[in-house]
Amino acid sequence: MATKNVWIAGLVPPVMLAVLLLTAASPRVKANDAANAEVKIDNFSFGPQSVTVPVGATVTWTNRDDIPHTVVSTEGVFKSKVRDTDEKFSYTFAKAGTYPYYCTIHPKMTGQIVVQ
Ligand SMILES: [Cu+2]
Repeated sequence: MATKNVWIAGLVPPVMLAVLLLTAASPRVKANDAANAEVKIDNFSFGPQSVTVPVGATVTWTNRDDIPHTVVSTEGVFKSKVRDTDEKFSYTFAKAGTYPYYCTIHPKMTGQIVVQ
């Protein structure tokens, strides 16, 4: 029995190691998600005001203000509908460049997305 117990003891750690490696590896599947970005609309401003993302990233704006806003590209690249409180708008940037945008209801609200 003693030799069998030793054998099992020697077997368990590699199995646990494999489980740990698999667990550690799984977040990397979501690596592309880390490139995505969130912009919060609150108190009549976009935050962060400037966001830099890699090509292919999706930016999601969420209106955390208690009044409606829009997210509209100054150059006509993207255009959200009016976003009420807690409503979101997402756009995926397929090409590098600088994309200024503003709120058409409150044109002094501006931001930019830099895609590189
Ligand atoms: Cu607005």
